[in-house]
Amino acid sequence: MSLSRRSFLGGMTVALAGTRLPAATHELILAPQSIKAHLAGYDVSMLGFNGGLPGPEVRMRQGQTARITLDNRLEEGALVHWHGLRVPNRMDGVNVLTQDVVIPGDSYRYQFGVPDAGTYWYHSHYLSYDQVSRGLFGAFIVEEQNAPAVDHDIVVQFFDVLLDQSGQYDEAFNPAHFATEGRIGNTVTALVFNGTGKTVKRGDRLRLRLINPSIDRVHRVGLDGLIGKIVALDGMPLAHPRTLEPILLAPGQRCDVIGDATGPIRFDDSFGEQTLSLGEIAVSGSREPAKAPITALPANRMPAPKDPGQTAELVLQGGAGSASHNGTGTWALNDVSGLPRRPFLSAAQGTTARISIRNETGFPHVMHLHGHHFWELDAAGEAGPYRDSTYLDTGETRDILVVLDNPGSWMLHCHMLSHQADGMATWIRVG
Ligand SMILES: [Cu+2]
Repeated sequence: MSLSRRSFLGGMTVALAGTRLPAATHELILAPQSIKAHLAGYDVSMLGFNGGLPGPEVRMRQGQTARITLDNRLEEGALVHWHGLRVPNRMDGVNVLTQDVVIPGDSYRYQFGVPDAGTYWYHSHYLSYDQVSRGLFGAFIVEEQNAPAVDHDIVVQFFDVLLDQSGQYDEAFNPAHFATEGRIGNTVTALVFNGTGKTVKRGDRLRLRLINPSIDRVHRVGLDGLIGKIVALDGMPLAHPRTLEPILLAPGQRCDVIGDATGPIRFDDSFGEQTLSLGEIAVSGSREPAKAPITALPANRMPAPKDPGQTAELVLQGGAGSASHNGTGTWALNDVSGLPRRPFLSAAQGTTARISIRNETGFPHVMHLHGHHFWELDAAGEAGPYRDSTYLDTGETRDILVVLDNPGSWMLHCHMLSHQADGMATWIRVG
């Protein structure tokens, strides 16, 4: 038998009570371990944090301090990266650059403040193309001090996994995956985490926090049954909320939507040749919709950019069908595969840098910078959204503007994790 792409709705429901602490610190243990996950009708041997796939939703209030103990119950190393959170460098969870791998049976305590509200996520950063694809990820939500009034605040993660003919995680190693679009799963799963635990009614106002934890698959997510606006990208509020239309979510990217339910909320994915159904949030009953307009979320404190003190060019190279490059791996950045001994860019703390990223490969990529957000610049040099990951189609060039205000050694890599594993990674030193 061969598996077709299937969709599946995981209806995990956990009450918020007990996770919203008034205290200044938020304590948590995250234990990666082997689990059985119910995916597409199969019980699949996967990995998970605290027994679940996805891992527990971390939900904090802006300004709190996280104290999270990583308790490694795997039979291999473990590390956790807090994707999009501007943490101190030694808390960033990156092998070699910021800490040693946590060996089996050992633990490590992460401690950091969360100055920015928004939708973030956490995931393994050790052999991540393998460990994330087996399930080591979860949502990390930081609530605003003055959150907008909604009836439901729901996290939806669009996760794809490659299952073999027996419905188990496909262990086969196909080198072609690493040289092309990556390891694209044959099962796409909308993992829905309804934090309120309440049934959604027609007319209810929802905040949807969409996350793409898939290792390589790009989603273009369409929503049906909701009238609303896009209010944040990669956790950061848009000054002017956008019309709700299909949302491109490359691996690692997030999007917040606020809207009023008009019927069952159906998610589909139109990125590929055929539109896939991803799942839905059921509705039951109805009420008068809220009349309050959907306005911009309160802004996070962003560093003010100055005239660029440094400029740099980053050329994405390699993969099937591309011109040769000097890096030894399949993929390269500026003719180097894998982390170079010297950083791609070294800057004094506080420097504003303009980086021009040029995709010379035959495949799309999504470049993620650790420890900072950056402005995507349009062709006229005007600042667009403030993001931590930027998507580049084949042949596309994009300039980004970043205030390098967070000292340390920070990875800059493709978040298609098969590409990262095969060379598409570099780093920046600040301070
Ligand atoms: Cu890539």
